Amino acid sequence: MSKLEALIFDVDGTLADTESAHLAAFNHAFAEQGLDWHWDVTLYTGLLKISGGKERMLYYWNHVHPDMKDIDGSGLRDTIDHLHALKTAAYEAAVQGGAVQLRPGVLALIEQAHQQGLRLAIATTTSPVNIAVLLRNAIGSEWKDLFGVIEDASTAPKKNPIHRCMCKPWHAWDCPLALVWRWKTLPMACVRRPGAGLKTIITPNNFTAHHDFSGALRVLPNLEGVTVEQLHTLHGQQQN
Ligand code: XBP
Repeated sequence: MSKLEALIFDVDGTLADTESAHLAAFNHAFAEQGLDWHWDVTLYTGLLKISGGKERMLYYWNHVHPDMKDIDGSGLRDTIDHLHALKTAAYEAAVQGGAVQLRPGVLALIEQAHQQGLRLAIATTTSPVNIAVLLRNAIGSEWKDLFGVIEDASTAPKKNPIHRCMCKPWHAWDCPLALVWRWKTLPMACVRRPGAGLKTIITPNNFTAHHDFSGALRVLPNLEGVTVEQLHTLHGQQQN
């Protein structure tokens, strides 16, 4: 039986409930650009099936405003890049201002796992600056010292939701599988959705509660009170 040696953490929805702040930042960017686009929670929950803020805006543009070929003469790609820069700046300011906290139990588990010598990683499709502002605020400027590897929007060749990353064939090389290859071990993943090949702990939130979590090792309300010892025991069990 393989021994638990590493933990992979997803970010949005797992480390913190960030999507309301992301949603507000997208709408701020649309208004700043003078667009009459406004995403509500219902629409955004559906758009979350598209990983990556740029990809999400492109999907919305192509499916809701296909007749719009450009904005202010800027091409589609340039406009999406500009909108995403506005959005990321708004999101960073909001998190810097305390709009987002780590979910219950997350920091305690990370610190305990680090102290007990487990390798820790982050696998996400969000932008690096979003990870940095969240964890700098929550842990301090040395936050990166806790994580051996960070796979994010800047390193993932294709942004697939973490659940699809792990369901995809080995050659996909998306974030979590890249970690498995790099570490030559089979880590456990605390993520938004289960994925084949990794033992996963799911902590749903309002944006993901409707998802199919079959295949997960456990579905928990959050990580409060979850210990490394419990994860060692769970790791020895089969997926549901
Ligand atoms: C991350 C995402 C991101 C955020 C928005 O999910 O889906 O797209 O919603 O961030 P996960 P960006 O952490 O589960 O991979 O605008 O920087 O993409």
